[in-house]
Amino acid sequence: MKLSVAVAGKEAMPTAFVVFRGLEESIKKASDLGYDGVELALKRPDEISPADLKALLKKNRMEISAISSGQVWGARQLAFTEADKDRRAELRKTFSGFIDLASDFGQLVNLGRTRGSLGTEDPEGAKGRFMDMAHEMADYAHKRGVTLILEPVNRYEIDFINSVDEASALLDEIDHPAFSCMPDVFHMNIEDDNIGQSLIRNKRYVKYIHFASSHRHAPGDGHLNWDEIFQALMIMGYDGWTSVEILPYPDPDTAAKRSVDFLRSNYGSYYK
Ligand code: LER
Ligand code: MN
Repeated sequence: MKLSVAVAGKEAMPTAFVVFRGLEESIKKASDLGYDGVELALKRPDEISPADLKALLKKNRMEISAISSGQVWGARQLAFTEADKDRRAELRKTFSGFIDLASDFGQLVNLGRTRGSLGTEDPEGAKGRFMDMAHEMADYAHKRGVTLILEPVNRYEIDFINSVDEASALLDEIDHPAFSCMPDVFHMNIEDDNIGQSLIRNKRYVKYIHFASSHRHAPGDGHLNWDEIFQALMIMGYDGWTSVEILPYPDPDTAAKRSVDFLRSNYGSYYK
């Protein structure tokens, strides 16, 4: 079992779902609490130099689980469905920079809201632009040993790929070895028929997972059936990262500690 927690740089958007901000402090805190790694939610690939990141990880005996791209949408509304040529170029530059960084750290780049929406005006055009960018970025990632992980996100945030079944259908269509899926149980609680069964059914694409409670607090709070989730992952033989992506409630330290303690003692018992 490899546990990480999502963290961001100091300049992260207030809406970023991270417990800690400031990469140096975040990596140290996560290590002290007993996480194996951190997921970096970045706005830009140059927020930290690869040399500084390498040194920080070594000092704290930590790994990067994945680079997450949600703030590219959150901060600049750049998306794979974008029609404007200059903004597509800006997205391409940012996203390929994440892939470069991930080729040294974690080998995974998340694609959540940065895939963009289909909208109602020209959904087919938007889907076509998504597919073009998806193939271009996947080719770039594949050459660098990186996998792009598509995150189903609930309907209140996006209109394109809400459930894990929909993600698998799109991944069948994309049909690229550098594209996989990363379910988030917070979104699955809204969109999927049954979290455990959906995970098992879509096992072929599941390469990474986000954990949060039903109200995005620490896993173990809220009303998700955690035993069903742990059991499904065990049945699948899941051996990827589990990343805690939550709100810093009631405060960052308590949220991060409560999560790791709950997961080590409950999820951990499935992996003995
Ligand atoms: C990001 O991982 C996520 O889960 C989304 O809800 C962000 O919009
Ligand atoms: Mn998520």
